[in-house]
Amino acid sequence: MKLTTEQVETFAADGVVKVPQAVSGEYLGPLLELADRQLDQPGPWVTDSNPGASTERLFTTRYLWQDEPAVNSFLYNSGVAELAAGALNSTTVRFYFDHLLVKEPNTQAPTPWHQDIPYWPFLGKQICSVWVACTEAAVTGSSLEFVRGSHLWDSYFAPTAFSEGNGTDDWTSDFVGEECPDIEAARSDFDIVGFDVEPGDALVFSSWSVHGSPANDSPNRRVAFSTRWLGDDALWHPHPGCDPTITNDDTTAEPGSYPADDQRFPQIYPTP
Ligand SMILES: O=C(O)CCC(=O)C(=O)O
Repeated sequence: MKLTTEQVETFAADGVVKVPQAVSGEYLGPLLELADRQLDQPGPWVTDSNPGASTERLFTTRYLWQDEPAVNSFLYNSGVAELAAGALNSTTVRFYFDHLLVKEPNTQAPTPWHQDIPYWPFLGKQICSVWVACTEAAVTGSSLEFVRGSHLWDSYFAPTAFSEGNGTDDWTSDFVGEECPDIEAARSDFDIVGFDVEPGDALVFSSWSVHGSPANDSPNRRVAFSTRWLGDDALWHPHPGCDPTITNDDTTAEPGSYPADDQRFPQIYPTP
């Protein structure tokens, strides 16, 4: 699937665009099954606000692509890489990581407002996520909200732990820098846009966009699968407080250089 000119313009202006029915149902069933398995037997890179609970829980698990055929097939075959390249106006995209996010029913804790880029060891404007709904979710059921245009603010806000206090993402506290404004406390001061989604809908958004998701007030589990994409101008930029999964020791990428490491960050679009 290719983005329309209008969708590309929306992404450029707003920092986010919704692409209805971007991903075929054949990819979603295996991801839901993966979510069940990960909740039972979590992988190595998990954040979990309430382990074992079936309510009041935001569970996320990442970097599964090398071990999970469902993720690998999604990356290479679902078309999301081409969506990312189109939105970023990039001739190529390399893959950074996959992130499965489960918000259990009746979870009051929001996903905090944040920008993605400070969490990641990269710099560059052509870096985005493609967040695909695996289940239906209204904004009141914890679909995503964005501050429209915030990708153009020239800000780089300190990452916030998703699971404050239980140690699964304490690494964020090593970051030194400005905190994200309290968007929730002053919602009317910001141009906030939220998207109700059906399974297969994608939200493509800049890694510089300020976004979050509210409580899950619905009786349903919300499952989403977010993949992270590096365009032509991406530079390897490890720094304190960024995701520790891939460090300088794990990649041939050099700080300040384009990450042409085919093992860690494979080019998926176009097929090399
Ligand atoms: O799914 C969520 O609640 C948050 C997702 C998110 O922040 C992301 O994909 O970058």
